[in-house]
Amino acid sequence: MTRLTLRMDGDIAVVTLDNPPVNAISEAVRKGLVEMVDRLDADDTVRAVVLICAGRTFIAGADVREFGKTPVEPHLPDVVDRIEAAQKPWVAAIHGTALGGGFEIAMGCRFRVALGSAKVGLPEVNLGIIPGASGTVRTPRLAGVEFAVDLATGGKPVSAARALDAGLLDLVIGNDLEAAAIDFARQALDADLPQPASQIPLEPMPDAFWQASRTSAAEAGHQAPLRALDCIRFATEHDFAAAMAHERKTFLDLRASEEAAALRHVFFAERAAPKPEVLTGVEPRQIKTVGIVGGGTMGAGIAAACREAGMRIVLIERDDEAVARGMQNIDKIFTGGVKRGKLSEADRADRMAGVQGSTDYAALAQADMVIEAVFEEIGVKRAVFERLGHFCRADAVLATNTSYLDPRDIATGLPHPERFIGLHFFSPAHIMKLLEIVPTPDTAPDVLATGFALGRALKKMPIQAGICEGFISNRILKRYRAEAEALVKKGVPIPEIDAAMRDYGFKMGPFEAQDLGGLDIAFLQREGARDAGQKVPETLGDILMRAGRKGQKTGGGWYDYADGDRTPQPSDTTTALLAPHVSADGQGPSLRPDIARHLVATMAAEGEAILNEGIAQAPEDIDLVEIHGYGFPRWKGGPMFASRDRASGGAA
Ligand code: 3H9
Repeated sequence: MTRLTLRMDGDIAVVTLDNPPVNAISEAVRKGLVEMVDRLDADDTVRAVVLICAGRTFIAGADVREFGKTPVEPHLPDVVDRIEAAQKPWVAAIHGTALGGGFEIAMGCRFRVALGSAKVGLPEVNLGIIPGASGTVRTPRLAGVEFAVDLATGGKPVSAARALDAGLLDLVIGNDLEAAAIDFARQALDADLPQPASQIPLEPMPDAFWQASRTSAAEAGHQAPLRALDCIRFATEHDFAAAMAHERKTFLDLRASEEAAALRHVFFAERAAPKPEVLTGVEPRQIKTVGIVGGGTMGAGIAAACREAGMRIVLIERDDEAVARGMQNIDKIFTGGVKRGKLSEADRADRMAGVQGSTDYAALAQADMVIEAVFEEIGVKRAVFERLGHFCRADAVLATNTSYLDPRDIATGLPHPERFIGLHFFSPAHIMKLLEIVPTPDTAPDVLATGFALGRALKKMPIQAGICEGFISNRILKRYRAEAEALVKKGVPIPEIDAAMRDYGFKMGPFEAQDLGGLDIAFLQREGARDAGQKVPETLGDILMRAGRKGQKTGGGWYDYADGDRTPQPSDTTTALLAPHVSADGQGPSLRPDIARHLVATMAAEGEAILNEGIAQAPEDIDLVEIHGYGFPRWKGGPMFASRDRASGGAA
């Protein structure tokens, strides 16, 4: 229930907006604000107005849930204009975040004051739209064109200190926002009022500035940043009213776009995924100390991520040398943070002081959770869990980090199997956001909830996956690669396939990506299955592997690489090796958009199968796996969203 309440502090009216959870501007809020301006304008006892919000934040923007519907009056730009035209000056008192339409309302106020911890910004481009209530028109007038371009095209909020510096805020306050804002309003009335933002003149910028800004706005890969830039440029070259009309038209155009629909889909999916409904009311176990078994790339990455979240780490390796190497691997990650200016030397030392290395599993007695991150081999993993079963507390959560193995096989014979769970981290684990959480039939609900709580604490995107080969992520990857190979067999050139996926929005195509990561990992896995008696058909990748072509690390894979150069060059050797398997009649799609559509539909078809088997809980989860694990372009919404109107299974 939306509430706009009014109280008087002498001659200052204090309007408090309370629209949980984030004070988004719904139709009711817009109406309420206009009515409030009218009411306070008509009240002779009021000399100024403080607009403040209840709850955790100032207004977080327009209500994104209304964006799929027809716009309803009063429209936000008119609300902002009405606040600016009020006869009594309004003061926005900001805590938390003033974002998008929230910040546009603040810019309609004659003054803006904020807590030091507050942030302000125009993140609309992240939703595939542009600021639509004067953000591209008032921001450059208040903060200058360059700052406005950064804010509106980059979509990243800035700190109160930076906003103050730029002229977007009038005062930054230590604490007691309401009292300070009232004081500020009272003092401001004693001086001449500044002109409203809409009346501040704007100077045109040179062409070179717009060209450079265009180049960086284009990097996002979708149209919203470029359109935001266009609106700011338009605002510098036209009067306020014309600029507002241009902004509104652009906003409405983008609001109805496929990209905006996709980005809204991702926005809500990302908020829903970390807190699955089935776990409502289930208390996770407390995790303060995490044991990590295995200090290689994966173990070190997981350790660094957990340490970053404030957990203490016990790192177990098989001998002193391996412990030292593992500690070094973790230290290297924090040292990297120091080099990039993200951590101080003292931070690094503090992080490392919370990591204890040992060869003795008894050191794990203190751990609330242990994550095994050893070699992906069933015998090795089983041996680790045998020892964990012996040395760990009965209530300690025991997790295996595996990408392919069946967690049930790993946990065979483990005492208290209800505390066991699979966690599939992606490498490098301190950076990659995706975390697949794989419960077994024995896993207790609070252990599953602990997996999700860990994901949230590590700022990852936790997604539940059922047990099958490769879970959600690698199963779709395998099908995607197989279909890309099928296209090669139909005569579609390898560089065309990669270019098609890059044009679609991926950073890399499927073959370039394999060359970067190495063809050997998937090959060894296929060979392992063959050795175990499974029928695994020979792939084109196998042919390259048998010819010693592992990818960039051997100077060639699907492509050739000149010494020290990572640029893929079409390879005559690969063409010759694969020639006997490539059909000459050119049956595959020839246009890049068709190639991309075909491969995305293939991913979606596998996703559909995964859903039908209950391996994924929802299509949104599959989309998030592809976006956060494999670089699927956010503005396409993920394979399930992108293929939602096509017949399932139709890799057409
Ligand atoms: C805009 O303003 C356009 C204008 O320029 C022009 C208009 C004409 N609407 O993120 P959280 C929900 S475009 C509706 O977990 P946090 C969210 O779904 C908008 N709902 O919290 C979640 O719901 P649930 C520009 C919203 O504390 C709950 O609130 N603004 C909106 O980690 C909590 O969200 C933005 O893009 C919304 N605008 O972070 C800001 N925002 O509990 C988007 C959130 O059911 N929002 N919800 O899952 C954010 O960045 C973060 O939510 C915020 C809080 C930083 C505010």
